[in-house]
Amino acid sequence: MITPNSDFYILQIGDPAELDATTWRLLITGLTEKRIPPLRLEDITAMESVTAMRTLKCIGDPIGTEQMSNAVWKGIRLRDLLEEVGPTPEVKVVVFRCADGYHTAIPLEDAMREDTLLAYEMNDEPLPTEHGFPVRLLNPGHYGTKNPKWIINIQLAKEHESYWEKRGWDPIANVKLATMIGAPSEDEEIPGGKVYTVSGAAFDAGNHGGIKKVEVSIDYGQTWEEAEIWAKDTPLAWVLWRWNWQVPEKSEPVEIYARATANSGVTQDEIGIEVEPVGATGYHMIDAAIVMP
Ligand SMILES: Nc1nc2c(c(=O)[nH]1)N[C@H]1C(S)=C(S)[C@@H](COP(=O)(O)O)O[C@H]1N2
Ligand SMILES: [Mo]
Repeated sequence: MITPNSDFYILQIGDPAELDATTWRLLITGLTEKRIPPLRLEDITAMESVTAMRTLKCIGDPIGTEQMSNAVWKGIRLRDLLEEVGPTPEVKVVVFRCADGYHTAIPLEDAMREDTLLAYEMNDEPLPTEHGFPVRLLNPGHYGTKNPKWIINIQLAKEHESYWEKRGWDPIANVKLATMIGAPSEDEEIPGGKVYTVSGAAFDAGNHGGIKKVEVSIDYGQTWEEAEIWAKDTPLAWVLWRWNWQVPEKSEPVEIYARATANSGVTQDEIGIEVEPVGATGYHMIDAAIVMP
């Protein structure tokens, strides 16, 4: 269920920023009612903390690839910091500027959600350098682009055009309902005549009320079998599923599909929209082969 820090996917525009906690400061600027001095890491860790499981997924991730990982994070509510400075009535967005030159903004109402966190720990360790040390944003419901790392400045503003939006990507970046098949892998040889466990993960980031069921098809989507969801936590984390398949006794190629249905009633469509610019949907399909000894 939890991705170890050493296996968690890593993605950024350049090299990770290497920040020193003793000299790092977080500045809150822009349209605020009140100014506060630059914050040290100790000021943040002294605030009331929240510990929560969250899955991160990259918007550029084609269906079924591995840029999706899950961890338990500790941090503070962004809202608690913003309430200290008081956004003025004109504020529409909260802008995050990062030590590697990345910048992104989220709507003020998202920033004020109680589950929007500034995280400083990941799986019981200080945030690793690659994942944003000392502080990163965890923005529920949104792809990785809206979860900035190495934050050095939070600015309250009227508008902002973010790094990836300038390059054509969706400014909203809501996570789409998706399922991935972890086993079998592409081109795997599955022994005929035995039980094989098809398994994977499904995720909607809470955007459709969480995952209700996952189904598997081995006949090009004509019939579907419901998988067992064997691990779940919050809708903001993936669910893990498995389905025991009685594999036929014959050698033949097989294509395995998986799809999820969310609690809102939405089921994934067979054909996904393109990854660019809003993130992929559609079934994950694996080409494998049944082999007889
Ligand atoms: N400062 C900074 N934050 C960033 C990025 C970046 O390039 N710079 N990339 C984003 C993207 S596209 C993704 S998918 C996530 C990946 O987070 P991870 O490396 O901790 O998995 O970081 C996001 N935060
Ligand atoms: Mo990403």
